[in-house]
Amino acid sequence: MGEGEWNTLKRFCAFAIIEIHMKVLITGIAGFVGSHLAERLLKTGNEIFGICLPGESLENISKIRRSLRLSECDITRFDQLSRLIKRINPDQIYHLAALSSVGKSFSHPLDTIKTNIRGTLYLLEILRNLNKRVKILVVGSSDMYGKVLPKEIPITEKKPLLPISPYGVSKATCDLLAYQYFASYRVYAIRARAFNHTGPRQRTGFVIPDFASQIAKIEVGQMPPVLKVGNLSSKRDISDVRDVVTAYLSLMGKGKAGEAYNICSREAYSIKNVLKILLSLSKKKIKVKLDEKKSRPAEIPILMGDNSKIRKAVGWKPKIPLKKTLEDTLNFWREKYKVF
Ligand code: A2R
Ligand code: GDD
Repeated sequence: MGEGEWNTLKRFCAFAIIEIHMKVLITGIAGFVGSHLAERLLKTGNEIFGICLPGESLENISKIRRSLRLSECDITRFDQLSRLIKRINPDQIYHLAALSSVGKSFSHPLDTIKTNIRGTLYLLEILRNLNKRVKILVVGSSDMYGKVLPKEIPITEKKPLLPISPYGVSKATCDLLAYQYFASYRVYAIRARAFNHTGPRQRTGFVIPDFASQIAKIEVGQMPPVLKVGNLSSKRDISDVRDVVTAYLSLMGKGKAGEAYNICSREAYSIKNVLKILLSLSKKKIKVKLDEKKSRPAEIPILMGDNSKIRKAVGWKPKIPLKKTLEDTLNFWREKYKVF
């Protein structure tokens, strides 16, 4: 083999090693989406690191915990976070850690704003001062769009951000910070704007686990057959968490720095209809009762996204039908309340 060929082979091998041995960090790894993402990333052969909030439950990742490199860190503590990122020296970061409840953000605006904005700003600031290019996927939310006019549906990435919840304000800010750090300092930040997503392991406090967990409890006689609900008239664009994780992986691979991408199904389901499907999956006769405590100071009546940008950019589209997602979620809760 000539010297030229030998050098080409060496370069190829070095490239292959870098590709195989990437260090991937997930913030919020023990949360709902983080646990699904970690399972998928473990199959890539890369080293998977995760940040958990000190003291938080690790139940979602109990089966894969030993294969992960976990660290406890509060992302709102700059020094802790900075030391950790430098120690891990990641190639890619999926930034999921957040206070994720729209409903709770109305009663805890400061916590929501502080955690979500500080955590994202600190990460971006740390990355800008590293001597290496790290890709970061900043996970935002359709809640940042706020109320939409009929002519703005389906919502494209060009719609002005006009959030009506503290959570939406926090996520709009994170999205803009990601853009600013790209524009100002060339931090490789990709902005994912996820519409509603659900599935097994999502905690109560979100509509589908709230409904499914009550049905599962009613089925085993742990509560009377009366299901408490909030506002049933709103419409949401709902995807399966496993499809959303595929979108995150694709964006990390092929998404462009500084760009924002909607992740959505382009279909809006009324919450009333979602409830109807869930009830149809149970043999129990269940009454439905409005619980005034679940209503919010402000509601976005409809969220339905346009997903043509992500389809074109990375070839992603949702695959799992809503009924299957709802069945799997209900079965998850049935398993939790199973009577032995
Ligand atoms: O709230 P906890 O104790 O379950 O912990 C959550 C964690 N987290 C934090 N981690 C480090 N430092 C903090 N200061 C901090 N505050 C919260 O982030 C939880 O484990 C994780 C978020 O997961 P989930 O609440 O289950 O949200 P999900 O549905 O997985 O959403 C992932 C991302 C979030 O940025 C959402 O805003 C977005 O997708 O929709
Ligand atoms: N949580 C909850 N519980 N919501 C209910 C209930 C109930 O018992 N009954 C009706 N709803 C209505 C809410 O008022 C809202 O209109 C809709 O169901 C969806 O509520 P959530 O599941 O709490 O989701 P969200 O749309 O406010 O926010 C979710 O989606 C965002 C993306 O758009 C969250 O997952 C966010 O983290 C995510 O960013």
